Amino acid sequence: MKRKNKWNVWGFLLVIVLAAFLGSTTVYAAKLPALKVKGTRLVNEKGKTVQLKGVSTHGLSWYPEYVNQKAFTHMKKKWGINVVRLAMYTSEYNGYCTGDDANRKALEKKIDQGVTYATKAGMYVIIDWHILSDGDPRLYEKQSVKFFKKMAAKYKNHANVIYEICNEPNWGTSWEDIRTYANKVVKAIRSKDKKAVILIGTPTWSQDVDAAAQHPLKGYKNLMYTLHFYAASHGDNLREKAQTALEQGLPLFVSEFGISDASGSGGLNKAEGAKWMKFIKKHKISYVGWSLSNKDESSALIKPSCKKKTGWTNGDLGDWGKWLLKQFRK
Ligand code: IDC
Repeated sequence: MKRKNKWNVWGFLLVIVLAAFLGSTTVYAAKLPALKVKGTRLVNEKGKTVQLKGVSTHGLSWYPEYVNQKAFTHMKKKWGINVVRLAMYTSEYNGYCTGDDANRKALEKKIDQGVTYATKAGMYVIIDWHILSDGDPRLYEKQSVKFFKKMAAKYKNHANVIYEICNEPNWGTSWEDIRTYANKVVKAIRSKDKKAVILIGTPTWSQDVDAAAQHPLKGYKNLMYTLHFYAASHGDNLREKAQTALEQGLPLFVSEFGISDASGSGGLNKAEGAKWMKFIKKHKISYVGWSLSNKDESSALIKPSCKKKTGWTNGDLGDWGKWLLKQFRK
């Protein structure tokens, strides 16, 4: 009798430990369905269209404080978003490739926290290799291959993790050159994770989706191509490119946009923004607004005077933040 009781206690403890372990890892991740690409759209396991909507952080080295559990849960519950983009600059301001090893470690830790917070909040999360002033993604190709292999091995069981392999190629880098880079990075990710959705940047700050549509990558599933716009700079011309790309069957993802000008400042163009939202909603394109910060610029969602890192009220948001929240709720 005595012996039996002892085993019951051990068994009970084992169950508690196992439950705690599962609770801290897989159970949360299992809540969100894995997404797939079908035609030009994202779909869930049943083939139903899924439109992700959410926000991008500013650079993770610039504004790391906004990556916190309360903020992510707040945005999910109060703003109604279902995706957060973690923008990790590769070059500017303690970028992953320009900073030292300690900086790289800190950035990887921030990403890990971001993935955990998004997962616990029940959201998808984009790991963004944010090239910008380093306009040709081949410049840091080796680092990128290594980084994404590591990320894919780490998060292969997180169905909610999406990889964005080059924010905005520029410097006149051609689609063929981006395609060469993308083939290597996609191969590296696929060596660890066969299914995750991967977003690929396009020429001219992710605007020339029509060029990508002429010659998309072959032999891989679940790839999408990014279209970025800032409504005070980009209108009909860019929408026509997007329309052309869609007609050719290219899956598009708006992983960054704003209604300021392309510098991230200046007046907002809400009328053009409304035209873009109409287009995005018509084609069920996923969209992510730039940026979750209180920087003194019109593309920041939070007012410069607001120091809160979560729990924002409408009055804490700038004009763009208020406008974007309305779009999420429509
Ligand atoms: C801007 C930030 C600004 C920062 C600048 C340089 O808003 O605070 O000083 O980058 O790093 C993009 C880029 C995105 C830009 C944004 C606005 O992906 O990094 O952020 N933008 O210029 N493409 C078009 C516009």
